[in-house]
Amino acid sequence: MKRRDFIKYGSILGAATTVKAKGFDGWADLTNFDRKTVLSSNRFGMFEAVIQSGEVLETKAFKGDYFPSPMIKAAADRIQNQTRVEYPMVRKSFLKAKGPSNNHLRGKEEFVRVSWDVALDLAAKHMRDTFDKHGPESIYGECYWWGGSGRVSWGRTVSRRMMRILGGFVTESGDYSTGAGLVIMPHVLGGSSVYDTPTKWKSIIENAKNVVVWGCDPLVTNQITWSTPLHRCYKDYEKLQAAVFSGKIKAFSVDPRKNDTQKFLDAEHIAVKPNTDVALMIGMAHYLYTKKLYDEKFIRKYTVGFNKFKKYLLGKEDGQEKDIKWASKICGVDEKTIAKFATTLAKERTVLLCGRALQRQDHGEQAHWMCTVLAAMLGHMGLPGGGIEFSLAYNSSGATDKLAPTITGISQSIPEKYNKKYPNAPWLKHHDVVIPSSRSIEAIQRPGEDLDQNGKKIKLPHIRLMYNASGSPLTRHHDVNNMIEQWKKVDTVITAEPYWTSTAKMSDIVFPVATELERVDIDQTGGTKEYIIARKAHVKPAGESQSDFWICKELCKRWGYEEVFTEEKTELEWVKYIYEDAVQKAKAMNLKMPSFDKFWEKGYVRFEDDDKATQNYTRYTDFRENPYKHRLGTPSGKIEIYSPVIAKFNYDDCKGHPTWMEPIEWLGDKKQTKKYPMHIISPHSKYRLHSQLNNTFIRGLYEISGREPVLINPKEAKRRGLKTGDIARVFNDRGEILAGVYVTDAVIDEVAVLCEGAWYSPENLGDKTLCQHGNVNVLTIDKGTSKLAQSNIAHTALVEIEKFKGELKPINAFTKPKIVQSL
Ligand SMILES: Nc1nc2c(c(=O)[nH]1)N[C@H]1C(S)=C(S)[C@@H](COP(=O)(O)OP(=O)(O)OC[C@H]3O[C@@H](n4cnc5c(=O)[nH]c(N)nc54)[C@H](O)[C@@H]3O)O[C@H]1N2
Ligand SMILES: Nc1nc2c(c(=O)[nH]1)N[C@H]1C(S)=C(S)[C@@H](COP(=O)(O)OP(=O)(O)OC[C@H]3O[C@@H](n4cnc5c(=O)[nH]c(N)nc54)[C@H](O)[C@@H]3O)O[C@H]1N2
Ligand SMILES: [Mo]
Repeated sequence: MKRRDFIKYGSILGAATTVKAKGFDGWADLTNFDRKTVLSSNRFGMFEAVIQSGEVLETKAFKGDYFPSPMIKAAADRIQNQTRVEYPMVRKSFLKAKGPSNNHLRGKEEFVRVSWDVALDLAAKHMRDTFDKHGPESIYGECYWWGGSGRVSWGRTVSRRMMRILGGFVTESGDYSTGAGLVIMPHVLGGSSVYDTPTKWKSIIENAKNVVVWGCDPLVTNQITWSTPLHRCYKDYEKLQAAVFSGKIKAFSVDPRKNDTQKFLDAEHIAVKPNTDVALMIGMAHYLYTKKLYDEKFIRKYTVGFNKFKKYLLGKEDGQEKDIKWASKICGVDEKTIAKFATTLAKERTVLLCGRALQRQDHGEQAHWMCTVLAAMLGHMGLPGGGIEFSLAYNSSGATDKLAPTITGISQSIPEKYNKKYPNAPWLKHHDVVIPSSRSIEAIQRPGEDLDQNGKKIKLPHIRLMYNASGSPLTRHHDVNNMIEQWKKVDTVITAEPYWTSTAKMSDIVFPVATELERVDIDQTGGTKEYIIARKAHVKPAGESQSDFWICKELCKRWGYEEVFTEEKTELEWVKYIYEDAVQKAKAMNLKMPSFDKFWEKGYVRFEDDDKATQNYTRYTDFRENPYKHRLGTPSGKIEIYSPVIAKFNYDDCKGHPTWMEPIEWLGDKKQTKKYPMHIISPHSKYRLHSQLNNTFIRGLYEISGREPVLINPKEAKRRGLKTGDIARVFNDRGEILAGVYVTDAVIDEVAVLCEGAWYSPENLGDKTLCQHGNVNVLTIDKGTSKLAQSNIAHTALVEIEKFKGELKPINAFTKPKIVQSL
């Protein structure tokens, strides 16, 4: 073990790494001469990093963090990491041909180390040529969300800005997170809902009697944010726990497994079969209606379409009454439990906290729609602490507001002033092509064909070049083996990455990217805006890596538009500009902020509570007060239990009211379960952010037999002769992976839980071979939720699991590809 690893392990395990005699400080003065402690932040939190001789030795929680995530401990390992891409690289055949060649060799062939100029010239030329010949539909530039962060050099923003300057690209509507919710909710509640400012925890804790976490695990998912988390909401979770333990609040968790939040609150577990929540909710609605437990007045005053839905409930539409007996058969929760659950929720003030996994499944639109109908029938919407929330499990929301300016960031759009200066610029002649998030591989598969979405037909673009930054398609996207096949049809794949991920290895040109501690930026804590944080370049970038800002600037320079990209500012000048802009905003709020130099020196500015803000805000109170004055954004201005707009689309997979529809794969289909008897769900891991940190020492703290854990219950384990620690093969027709077995009562029968994001490690990259490490997306289905939203169905898939008896091959996910120094 290297010295720095020893220090790192020592400190995280709380072990003493040195033994000190009193009054003798050893060699401290000699060895520590250039040791410094600096402040910075990333998506896991604010932290102090101890740096010596240009290396990060360890990271410590920032004292202002309310509940620091252990994940910040990985900051050092993220920088000095054996998987770093250190130099610009080009795949051998591509370099030889100076362009697309032997696509089928991606992932197999050597990379050649080249200079920045060679890599940038090649990329700039192929982007320009492809665009000029085929237009924006040929450039896939989704550049997903989660890699890097900051307001100046976040890969997603600057890459998209660069591709706008190129002339436009294929981008996404919605996202992988909430894609189905984002499309259905405007029809139902008149706004996105999933990104609305939620009810405050204070209001819930003081007023709610029942708190239901429904497919929702805030204790895990609030560890991170899209900016810097401060984890303020964990203080509220403690209060919620106290209220539950003292009997003031009853907590429920509806989930196929006992998740961390369920355990923390000791919540009553409603053990639902995966993807059957809609049937459970419809059964509850039937029970509330027939037992006259629902709030008829609320339904009459604030909703439209209940009568049509009622016909469906009572079986007048299809001959099937949707009573609790019917529901129980589908969702696996017994009738008595459903009846009691529905009655309890109706009798006292209830808030439903819905997670996103509910809609990341086949017909995912129905879950959010039906949750809303259920909440309307309970009638607590707009009453203090009651109703329904879709965004409390994320971004530290619901905590006390601070009186602080919101900082801006570099924009993805091109400043107006350059339109005059460059009247023939490509961006003036073209528009971006928009497809639903997660439909990119489908586009490559059937270019030019139509895709239904939300009442429109979208012509799928013909993608010929991909620019990846801040995202990792080979762990993010579903049905990896199909993706790899489709990917061969793409002429050029360019990836900007700090690490040799499977995506980087499957590329033609790889740009090494500097991570947060290696470049300058500015950020603000998410949710409450308590801190603005200075991010300095505290260590030298690994190898020749550069920031995403620099890479994009250099590409634009080669097209003659450098100044359009930079607006003639360096990264540090952008940081200053953003800070000064915040100072002006603060002034208008009667707040004084320190000068930039003072801020940069200290590392942060802190803001106090906003005394004037409604710290016990509840959503929809004004709508409840006066639904005519405060109409919702739906066509009727009310909650749409029946949507004439959706009904008119005439879709077979999304009707005019919430409907139970069998998912493409599920436990209720006995023909399917004969072959693949387990439903696999892939929640977000508490040990990482998607695939990020899987290449750090943290992996060693949770992996089982060197693989991603797969959780199954003792009954299923026994049936297969499996025990904790075994290596299992998890498979279906789409592919196969190995995983480390963990046997636990926390998971219900016929369900396997395997978190998304384990690095992809097939025996042969580029072929359909066994993933040795446990990337769940080898097993998932690449299909849209329905013709309405066309979002992804990550949580819908059947598999079988068996003890692995074959020969184990090395896990090569964390080793570099073959690299040669010249052609
Ligand atoms: N089966 C299954 N699949 C899922 C989900 C699920 O629940 N189940 N969830 C889905 C959801 S909600 C989401 S949001 C997506 C997440 O999908 P992604 O956003 O693609 O996930 P990450 O693995 O975080 O990818 C970020 C990548 O950026 C790289 N990176 C880090 N820093 C930088 C930087 O400074 N610059 C650049 N250029 N790159 C950087 C990281 O190394 C990493 O490879 O996954 C989706 N996939
Ligand atoms: N630590 C950490 N936090 C994260 C992320 C991360 O990667 N790591 N990712 C962030 C991102 S991008 C997003 S989008 C959010 C994701 O937030 P969510 O989508 O809410 O999170 P998931 O972990 O996918 O699922 C939440 C719960 O739903 C359960 N579940 C799965 N299928 C079903 C079902 O059919 N019915 C019911 N009732 N429950 C089901 C899971 O067991 C889990 O307990 O998290 C964010 N926060
Ligand atoms: Mo997400």
